[in-house]
Amino acid sequence: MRRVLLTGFEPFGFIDGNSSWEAVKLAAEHPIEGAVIETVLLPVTFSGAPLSMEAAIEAFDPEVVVAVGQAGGRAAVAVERVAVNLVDASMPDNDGRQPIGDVLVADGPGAYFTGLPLRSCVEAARAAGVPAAESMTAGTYVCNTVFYRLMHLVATRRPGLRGGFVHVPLMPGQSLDGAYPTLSSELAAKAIAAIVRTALDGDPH
Ligand code: PCA
Repeated sequence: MRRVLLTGFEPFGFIDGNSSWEAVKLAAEHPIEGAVIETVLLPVTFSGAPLSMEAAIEAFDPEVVVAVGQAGGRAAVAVERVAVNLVDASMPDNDGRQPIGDVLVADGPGAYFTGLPLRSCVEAARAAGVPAAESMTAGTYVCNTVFYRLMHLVATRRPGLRGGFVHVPLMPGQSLDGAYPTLSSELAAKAIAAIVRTALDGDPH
């Protein structure tokens, strides 16, 4: 069986729950022929999140990793193109740490591109009936940290691993005043499953 790892995040900031974890849990229930899916919940901390992700990769030895995060304000599932070697936190993480303008990996390149076949992933999510788009930035908070450290791991130690990052909108109930767009966890999960199938099938880009 081919192995796929999905990661999602715990809640952070002022919003209850985290749509990424709800979507990841549901995505893992989608049947993907010939593949077994493992999920791991990451803390929203600059120190803990990349370590938990790396430990899960060591333990599970997946062929594909799709890391998923919540992005308040987005209306579509966003397949991220680029991870930057920067952390610039607009609010404290769940450890109370707020690094400003720090480099993530001292000797690492300024940026990495996703290892996912970006356009095919977006098309596959749309074909499954879910609004999806390419995104040029995963921000400079914990999600970008996980994305960059994932791509750094691929570049330095795991050349066979295909990985990338996907942001999902808030889910209904997380924006009861209607200030932000929402997407149901079922639809977000459908998009993630479509992205996993595409990553298992396709060539990069
Ligand atoms: N979203 C945050 C961190 C955790 C999450 O789900 C981000 O976009 O950085």
